[in-house]
Amino acid sequence: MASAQVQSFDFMEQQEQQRQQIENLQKHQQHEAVPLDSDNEDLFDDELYHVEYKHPLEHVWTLWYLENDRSKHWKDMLNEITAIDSVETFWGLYYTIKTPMELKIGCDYSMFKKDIKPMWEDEANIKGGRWLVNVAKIAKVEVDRIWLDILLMMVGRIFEYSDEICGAVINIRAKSNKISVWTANGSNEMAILEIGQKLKMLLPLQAYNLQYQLHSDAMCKISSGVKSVYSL
Ligand code: MGP
Repeated sequence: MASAQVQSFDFMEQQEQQRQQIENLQKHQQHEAVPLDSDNEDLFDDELYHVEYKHPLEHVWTLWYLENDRSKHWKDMLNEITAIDSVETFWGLYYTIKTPMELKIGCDYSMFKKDIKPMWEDEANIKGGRWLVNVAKIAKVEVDRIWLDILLMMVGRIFEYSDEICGAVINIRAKSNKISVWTANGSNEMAILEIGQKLKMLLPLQAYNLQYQLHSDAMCKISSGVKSVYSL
């Protein structure tokens, strides 16, 4: 099964170990910017969080959280949460914060390579686009699982063209939740198709339509939808 393949990454092997470390972390102060899981509200302690033995990731990643607030401009709703530089930090954070489906309508999580902001205008994104899937009518737990698997696929560098990946976003929306994987170069057809095909093959998305859209088209969107350059 697709999820089972993704689970076979080294990260999963760290999971049980990490659960124990997380249990040891409980009792401590709250980290303001993080949407904490309600069971772990007093979980965040910077000293303990940076555990001693770490398995570094190939890239450092940053988790972003967009808090829906209609009184603010879009860019001001974005919060940079923390850097993720090791397997331990990844799981420590994952078990600390709310899952995407526990967020309020209108909020987003994004995870991008360090120094890339989750916005079209960033120089790493501006010539690129995104593989987008609308995940309506999927059980909440399944959406959370797909999001986790995408994060693992990115940090585990399972794509031949992993260097093309900038990050991923999940939008929690009333009309339809959306998950997207952003790539750097909207003209790199080989990379785009390899990444899209792996997403479709390894995740339980066979029944879903994946569309690749250019950020340049999204930026000019007025009322109608953004056209897709590739579709799987
Ligand atoms: P959205 O949050 O990506 O999708 O964009 P949503 O809420 O489903 O809306 P829809 O338009 O796709 O149906 C919502 C709005 O946020 C956009 O229309 C932009 O105004 C703003 N926005 C989103 N992104 C990803 C960006 C970005 O990268 N840069 C800027 N400047 N605005 C953005």
